[in-house]
Amino acid sequence: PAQDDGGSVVLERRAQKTKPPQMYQVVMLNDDYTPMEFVIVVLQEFFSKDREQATQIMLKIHLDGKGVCGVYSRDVAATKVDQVLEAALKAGHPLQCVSEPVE
Ligand code: TYC
Repeated sequence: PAQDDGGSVVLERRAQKTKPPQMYQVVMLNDDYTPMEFVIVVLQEFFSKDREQATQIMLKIHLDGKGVCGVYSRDVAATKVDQVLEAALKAGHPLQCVSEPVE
């Protein structure tokens, strides 16, 4: 590290050592069959949205074809996808979602 001028050493160590981890967005896809109410409940249950946020996200997906439910570390994002797919399968709905690297 460069000579300590009162802060630069810490900043340089961070720059070379601890890149922030790649984050992943969980993207939910629209379909013609999954009830709107089911999607709202899923967004509340697995993505910690309140009812108003969940409704907004669901409508965005419905209108645009897809939408971001949240951004997480890779493992957490993969778990969210698993939870959604399991709940959809169990309820008999074709709801799909995927996780993808941000950027
Ligand atoms: N398009 C569905 C309907 O009209 C609602 C829906 C919204 C489905 C979002 C999936 O990810 C989804 N019942």
